[in-house]
Amino acid sequence: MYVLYNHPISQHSRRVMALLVEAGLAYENRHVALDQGEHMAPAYLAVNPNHQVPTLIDGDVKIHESNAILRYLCNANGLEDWYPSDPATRAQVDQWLDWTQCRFSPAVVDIVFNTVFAGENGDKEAIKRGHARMMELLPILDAGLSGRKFLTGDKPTIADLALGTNVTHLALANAAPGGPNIVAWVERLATLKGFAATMPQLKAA
Ligand SMILES: N[C@@H](CCC(=O)N[C@@H](CS)C(=O)NCC(=O)O)C(=O)O
Repeated sequence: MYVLYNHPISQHSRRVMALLVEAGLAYENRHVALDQGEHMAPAYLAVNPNHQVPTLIDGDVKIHESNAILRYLCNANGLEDWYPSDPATRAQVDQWLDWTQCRFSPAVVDIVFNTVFAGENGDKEAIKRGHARMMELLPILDAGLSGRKFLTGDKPTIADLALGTNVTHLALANAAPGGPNIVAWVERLATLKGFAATMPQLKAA
């Protein structure tokens, strides 16, 4: 059985839990208490030297980086719908997965970490920078969703789980985006049982 080291408020963990639930894959849940510094303790650093969640263990295989975990789960379990093998469609999925990590995620972290989790130490400049970045990125996402139910067509893929968990993470900082295509897409994502099951609740932190 898979072992997943995670935290319920972590957007990177949520995307992996969402896929495991959607695909009906059994896993053992290992909560890492980020709020108590458990991720910096030697026992967890031996699991993931980056002191981050998620980490997936599959027997002798150990993987960090949430999008790499999503790809691994799809490849290992033949989840063709979630990670289509057709080269053109797969390239679109990969494009959005990389866009999520390289472009969108840093702005989300600037906003949410500094508004919600850093308390009085929150970096006001980083919050400003994150919101400024969103002014550029959200129209790109809204346009990318135009005329589509999900990022690459009529069916959700792991790109929707990765980007969707980041977009919904913004709600923790009262910064949920308002673009019409984004709002409709988030509503569609919320109908997926795996995605709905991982929606962030601050009280669970
Ligand atoms: N690129 C990593 C990012 C993971 C990440 O940033 N995890 C956060 C929680 S959402 C974390 O564990 N932070 C603790 C730390 O960086 O020390 C991934 O996609 O898995």
